[in-house]
Amino acid sequence: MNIITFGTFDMFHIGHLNILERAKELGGTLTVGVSSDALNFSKKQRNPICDEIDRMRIVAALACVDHVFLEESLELKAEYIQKYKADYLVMGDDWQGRFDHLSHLCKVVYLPRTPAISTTMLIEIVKEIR
Ligand code: C2G
Repeated sequence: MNIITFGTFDMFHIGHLNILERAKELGGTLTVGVSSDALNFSKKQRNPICDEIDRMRIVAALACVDHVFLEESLELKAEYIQKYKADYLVMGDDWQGRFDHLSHLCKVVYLPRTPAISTTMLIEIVKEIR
């Protein structure tokens, strides 16, 4: 079985590890689309703290991850699902409902986010202690 998930994974933290491990626990090969720096800039008007090469290397080094690729556009999910022959698309429940239109291609699963941790929160904490 093939599982696909997507994310920025900037300043990699325990919430990121939890969702990747839980995705892998569905059973099968886990492929991760890591959002490109350009995609992030277009969404958030700022570059990630860690660049796309480093973010891909960190995710690829995890025991639960089998394959990593660069996600160049949010609109290409259907193409990526087909290319990697995904049976499951897994996303955190902050994306609840947003990918239901892909459910004719694969099962779409939203897993609960890990509470009380986010990249934005980490950036704010680091800013405060500087
Ligand atoms: N996540 C989580 N718990 C947290 C923080 C993040 O479960 N406390 C999950 C998110 O729900 C997401 C994944 O970790 O499924 C990656 O999160 P982000 O790096 O914030 O990625 P995001 O910007 O949501 O992805 O196509 C989607 C894009 O790649 C953007």
